[in-house]
Amino acid sequence: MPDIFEYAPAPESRGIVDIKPSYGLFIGGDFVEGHGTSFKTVNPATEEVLAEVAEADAADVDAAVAAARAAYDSVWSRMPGRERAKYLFRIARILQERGRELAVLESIDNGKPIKESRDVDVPTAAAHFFYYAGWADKLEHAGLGRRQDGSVPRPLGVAGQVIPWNFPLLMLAWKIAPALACGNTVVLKPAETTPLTALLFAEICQQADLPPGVVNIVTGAGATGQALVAHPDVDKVAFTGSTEVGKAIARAVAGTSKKVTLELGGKAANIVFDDAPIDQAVEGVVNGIFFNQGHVCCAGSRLLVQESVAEEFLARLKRRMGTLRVGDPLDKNTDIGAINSAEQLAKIRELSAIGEAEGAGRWSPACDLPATGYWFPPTIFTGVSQAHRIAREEIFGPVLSVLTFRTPAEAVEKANNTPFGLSAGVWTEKGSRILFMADRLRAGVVWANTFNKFDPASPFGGYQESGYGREGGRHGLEGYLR
Ligand code: TAP
Repeated sequence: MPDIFEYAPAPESRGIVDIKPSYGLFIGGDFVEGHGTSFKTVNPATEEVLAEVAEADAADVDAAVAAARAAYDSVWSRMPGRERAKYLFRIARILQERGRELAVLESIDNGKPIKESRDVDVPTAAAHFFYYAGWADKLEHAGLGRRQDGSVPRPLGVAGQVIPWNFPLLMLAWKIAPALACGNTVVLKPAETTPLTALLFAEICQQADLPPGVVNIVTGAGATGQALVAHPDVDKVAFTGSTEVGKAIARAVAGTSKKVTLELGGKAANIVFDDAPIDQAVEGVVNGIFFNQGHVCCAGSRLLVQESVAEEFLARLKRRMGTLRVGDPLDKNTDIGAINSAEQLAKIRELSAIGEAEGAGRWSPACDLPATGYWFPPTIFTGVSQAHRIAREEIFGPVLSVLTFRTPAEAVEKANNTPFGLSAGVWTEKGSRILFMADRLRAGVVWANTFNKFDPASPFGGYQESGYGREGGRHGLEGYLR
């Protein structure tokens, strides 16, 4: 008899999703053929081509913006908030009802484990629609003030929204729910590698009888996003993605009247003090960097551990990493799924090789990676100095850089030694130390004795090169109101 029990495979059935061979653009309430070419979306776990998807060109973007403008002028901006709320509640309920379908589709198109798409992405997306549905008829109570004539804050108009591939449905919900609640209409561009749940969401808008043109989905790559944010009839640009593209967008809209929010990259410190409950902190560090294959803007990609406990902490961390299961995203036992694309895998490999070349110690547990698809084992680098590129640049993969510190002041200095400022984690038993650290850490979110926790009522966003503006909570309304 073996001394450890093996997990039997527990695959979720993919029979629940109906992936069409090809998809058009969702404009004015209908699926239409684009004028441009098409591209393939691939299952990153198997490299199987899932569907051909239309690539929107400038004329398609123009048509989508025109549809959004028409819906804004004729229906959505005039509709009382309590009526808009009914549509948002309806969408939220359909997201729940079709949750299993959405979760399976997300895992197939993105590569993330089904337990994450099922238990985090889809429920949190539905929660965002529920939450903002509640605000739609209460905007005058959001604390955003009244205009001089005494009227309540007004919507901006047409929002052009561009999202990344790491949380395709969830980022869509973060963007669309507050925009609609405030009375704006939207044109959204999902990432090229993960368009399928946005296209299923378009069907959900039809199912919810959302007035045509209130939500438009234009699929495509960077050029489509560029055409959207630069469109003269877009009043608001909401972007989540890399700092590099965020800077290009800020330049493109400078000098226009467009309102902009940018949610960009991060290089968060997860700081473990010597009095922290050590096993709990190990779980938090594992969740902080290996959740969603480390494709998380707020991932705890730098572990700062107090020198006096570093050896013991690393030993326990390695033991825990040895139990992580890497493989089939549709298996309910899988902890780490596939890397989203060949390009992202190449980037993770390149930065990891640089880490080794710069002298850091590389370690991964023994794990068999599937022969096809894009895979990277959970990895830690020890002996990392602040000058190393793996301590400075966002790797956006399951790679943790380990640094040590002696005093709280040194932990603050090291944590803040980054051009980013999105999130941080603090692990300690002392409440006073949590407050000391939270006061000094330059990060939009500081988690205490937990990590990667999201709630629609809580604002999220960054400092410095992590962007500006907040999404979520009451603050998330601000970006969509005049
Ligand atoms: P990007 O390469 O920046 O892409 C993001 C989106 O912008 C994609 O839809 C992309 O299209 C599009 N795009 C590319 N070039 C564009 C341009 N010139 N103008 C307009 N749109 C353009 O980022 P990514 O690799 O998908 O996502 C990873 C990054 O997102 C990481 O840096 C991560 O930290 C960040 N992120 C931040 C947050 C928050 S809340 N701060 C959340 C999630 C992710 P294609 O993909 O189709 O080319």
